[in-house]
Amino acid sequence: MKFGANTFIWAESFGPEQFPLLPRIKAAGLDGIEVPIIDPAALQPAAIRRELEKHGLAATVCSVLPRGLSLIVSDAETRRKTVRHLQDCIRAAAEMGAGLIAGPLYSPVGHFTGRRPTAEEWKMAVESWRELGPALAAANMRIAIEPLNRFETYFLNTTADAARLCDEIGDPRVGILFDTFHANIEEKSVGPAMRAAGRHLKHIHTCENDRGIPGTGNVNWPEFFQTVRAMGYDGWMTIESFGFSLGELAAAASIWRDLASTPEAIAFEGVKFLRANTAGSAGLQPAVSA
Ligand code: LER
Ligand code: MN
Repeated sequence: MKFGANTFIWAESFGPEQFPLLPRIKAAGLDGIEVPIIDPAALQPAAIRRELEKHGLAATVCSVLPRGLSLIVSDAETRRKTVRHLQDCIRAAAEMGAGLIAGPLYSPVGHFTGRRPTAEEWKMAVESWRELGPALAAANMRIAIEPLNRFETYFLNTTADAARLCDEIGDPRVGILFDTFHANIEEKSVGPAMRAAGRHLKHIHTCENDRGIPGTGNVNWPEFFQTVRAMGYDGWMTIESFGFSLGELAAAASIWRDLASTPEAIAFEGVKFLRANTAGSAGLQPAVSA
């Protein structure tokens, strides 16, 4: 298992200004960071890669579509622009040394049409990700598509639907991001929901029910860790929160207050909880602090 923290915890974007965080992240026992890519042209992938290598850290990427882009709108020019944008994200992530991009990569967070998803939208998502297959292969990149709760998207709310989407896309590089925060809202229970991802499970966001420190709230962690073990999941678990980054995504995710005393408490106390509970098969180890 590898443990990471999404740098959204500290800031809206990631660049040289945040580099002083890296030695502290390493010292706290994390294996890497999750870098947000929203505007690939603004990212400095080569500089980030060098800095990560210097500190012995790896990276995953979390990406959300900016307003105005979507893979599931009838306007073909918007879809083409979105495919080009995602190709740029894939190249930037590869240049940064990441092997995985995760996120709700179908439409922007907080975008609604006022009705249920249509068969046409579904088909557009499938076809777009098939079209992106060659770019993924060229960059040796994997994608983890994230179902979000109903207050952040209308298009994909459950793991079972995400698995159906991946089945139809049919590209082994395209799988699912399971986020315990969204699952806690949408699914009956965490275990069966994770199992519904099956072979498509490529990434996990470990978030408390309030997006605070993992282990301090009401996510069913015993069932979560038991399922991780039963499925033999051995990929990344990254901690995601937005409380201290007052950006567009924090607003789209409806974060209006601090969720812990410091950003470090979320990432550094959180990782102790995750490590303690993935190390052995004993009962739940408590969170380090509340
Ligand atoms: C948003 O709520 C979320 O969970 C992130 O992974 C970015 O979309
Ligand atoms: Mn997430």
